[in-house]
Amino acid sequence: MVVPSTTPVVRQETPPPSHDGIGIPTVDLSAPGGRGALSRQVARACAQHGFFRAVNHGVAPGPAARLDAAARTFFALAPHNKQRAGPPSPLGYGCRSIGFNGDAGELEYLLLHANPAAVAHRARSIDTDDPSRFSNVVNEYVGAMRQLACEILDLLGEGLGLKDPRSFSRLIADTDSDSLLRINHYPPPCAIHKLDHDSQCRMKNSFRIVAGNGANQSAGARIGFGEHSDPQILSLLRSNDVDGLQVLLNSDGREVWVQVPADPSAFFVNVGDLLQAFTNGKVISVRHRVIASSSRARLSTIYFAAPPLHARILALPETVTANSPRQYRPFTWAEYKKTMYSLRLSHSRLNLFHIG
Ligand code: GA4
Repeated sequence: MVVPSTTPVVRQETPPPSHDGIGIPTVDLSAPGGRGALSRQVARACAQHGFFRAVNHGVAPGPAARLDAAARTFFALAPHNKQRAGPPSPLGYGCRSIGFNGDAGELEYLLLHANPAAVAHRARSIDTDDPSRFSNVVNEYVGAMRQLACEILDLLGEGLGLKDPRSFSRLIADTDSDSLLRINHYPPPCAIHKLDHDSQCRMKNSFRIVAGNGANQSAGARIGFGEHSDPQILSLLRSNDVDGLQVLLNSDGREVWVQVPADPSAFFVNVGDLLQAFTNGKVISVRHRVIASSSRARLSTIYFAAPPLHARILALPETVTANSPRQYRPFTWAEYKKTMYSLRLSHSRLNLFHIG
């Protein structure tokens, strides 16, 4: 007699605990428990850690595969061809240098405005053979990211019990939204000298990690992208199968750096500074970094969902109570950007807007 299998279908493997014993919070966006349970899970992850891994997200794999292929083609070009799309001002092609105040990491990147007109303009120096090919691939990916970010923000709005749960998604869906797309390429150590001509001497002493703070860093670990929080509303990160991302998570009132095992099929969701301000600190902007310790190249793509420049950032009324008074003075995204570009990467810039 054949006994029908009653083994339940396992939707997603439980992530392994990190070296510090903390598992990466994971939210299954297709979980059968209903929207209420899902929205509470999203709100809990954003409040506790400001970070989670989104699985079964429903985003088709095609746009990501096409974007990765276009990125690989670009990063494989000779340095002088890539430099046609740089230096980053702040957008464009960048190599090692991050921002305007002396930060650096062992990576090269493309930083693009997510607006189609800006993409079309930038594509002329990125894919000189066929700029529209590159812009089509970017626009397709950005469209998918905007949709996923809106969905997650709506769930968060519901989970927080906001009167208007769409308050956040409306800002990033606005045609004037100032969202960005970043593609980071962390070459393996053996290829790092190919990035530019004078890199050998700069490589000697730079970016070595002297002392580790958790997350078991090996002596040869190099800083790919230094510690920071993302300034925008929400970031969606996807990478290939090479590790490197670490997040600063709270465990029993203690902050620990936790390694995030790479998962190319997932999106890693980061709460940004603006979301912390909008929620009066109910959700927290997560600090994270990339440590380049693999012998293989890491490729990651991050969509930074931002409001329009003129958007006024002020805690939503339902997040301000007698027990939880307003934490930040009102500001515009344009004002916040001006401040962030005047500071180093690791600066806790939102504190400058703290009241009292
Ligand atoms: C961090 C998050 C995004 O990568 C980014 C970065 C930006 C840049 O590379 O131009 C900044 C950094 C980021 C915050 C402080 C400033 C600006 C580099 C830097 C030192 C694109 C962003 O929006 O802010």
